[in-house]
Amino acid sequence: MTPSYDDTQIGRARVTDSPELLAYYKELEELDAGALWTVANDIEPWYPRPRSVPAHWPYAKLRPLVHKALPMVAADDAGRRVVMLTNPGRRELSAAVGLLYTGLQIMGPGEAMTAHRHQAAALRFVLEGTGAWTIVDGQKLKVGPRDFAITPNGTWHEHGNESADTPCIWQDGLDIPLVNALDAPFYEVHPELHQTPGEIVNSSLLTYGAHLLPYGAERWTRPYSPLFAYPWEPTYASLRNLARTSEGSPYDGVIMEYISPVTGGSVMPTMSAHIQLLRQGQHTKAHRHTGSVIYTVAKGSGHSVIDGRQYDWAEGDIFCVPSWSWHEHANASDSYDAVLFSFSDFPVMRSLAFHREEAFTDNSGHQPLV
Ligand code: 1HN
Repeated sequence: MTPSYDDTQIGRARVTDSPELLAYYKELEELDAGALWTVANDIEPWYPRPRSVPAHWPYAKLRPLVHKALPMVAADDAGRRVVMLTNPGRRELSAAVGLLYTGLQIMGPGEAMTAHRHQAAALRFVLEGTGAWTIVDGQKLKVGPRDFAITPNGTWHEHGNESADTPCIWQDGLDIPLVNALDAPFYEVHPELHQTPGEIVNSSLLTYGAHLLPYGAERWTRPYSPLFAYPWEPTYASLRNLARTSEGSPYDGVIMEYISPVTGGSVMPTMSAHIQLLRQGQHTKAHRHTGSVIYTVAKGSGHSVIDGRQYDWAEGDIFCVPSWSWHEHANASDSYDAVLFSFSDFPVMRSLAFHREEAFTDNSGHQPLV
């Protein structure tokens, strides 16, 4: 059956205003009540109509402005020194797309911040600098360019940069707008301001990164991955090897999910992260799905077509795909692969049974440009 999007048909609200009805609506309003049929078609649209719009933040333009904040505000005075990326349709929520937040955090040489924890979950994708560290629930992680790390909800965290001379910039991704939409935020400053880190750096990688799980009573039972850091080198090697042996997805190229080694599922209950490789000259077909995605160009250059508009991207650029928006990706190079890091609210969509996906079938799978 071809769906009909005609709001005048039977089964849709189609009441015509009259002076009596308008007076009636006023009476209801005075009691903080209302007639459902005046809003029914808006609150139950035929398909997702996100307020978020596709957006693209070029790193070449953002980077100088991120650096500009470094001498102007002390990191600990600011809480965190972050330039956030706000979707034009979601400014009031500080969301980059849907109910996801993202920003670029810069830390100066030798800088260190105090510890806090909150209900919101966070993830990091490092863009530049080699001195960044973070302590997550007493575990020190050192992260470099293109490394991925998580700060699950409720974990104590503090960060710094141990480089003597180079700032570092990483991208933060948080589910803050989701937590706030659900009226569930909590925030705490560490009673001693700092944690005492264990001696082993990237301890979770030693324990959980060798395809072994503690057995019996020691088994990890928290709802997030026990692995806190996912270094770039093995990630890229794994992706490249899969590209050698597998065709990949027509819509995403060769794509892999960062997983919890305990569940094989997403790293955290609210956010998932993926890494995808577009082969030399590859141009994927378009599809759309529920769920919002924020992409970061880890490597290479190319473009994505989102709802019929082309966005050209280069390394470090960030762009977003709102829920149910058509999207396809293209690698501009005939000699090098391109790699996109992304994070999304897919775990929320799946656990609430909201996941839907559709292929673009016209025009050999490619959207006409508008
Ligand atoms: C936060 O705690 C961090 O700890 C970064 O680095 C960005 C954005 C909103 C709320 C909390 C951090 C954040 C944040």
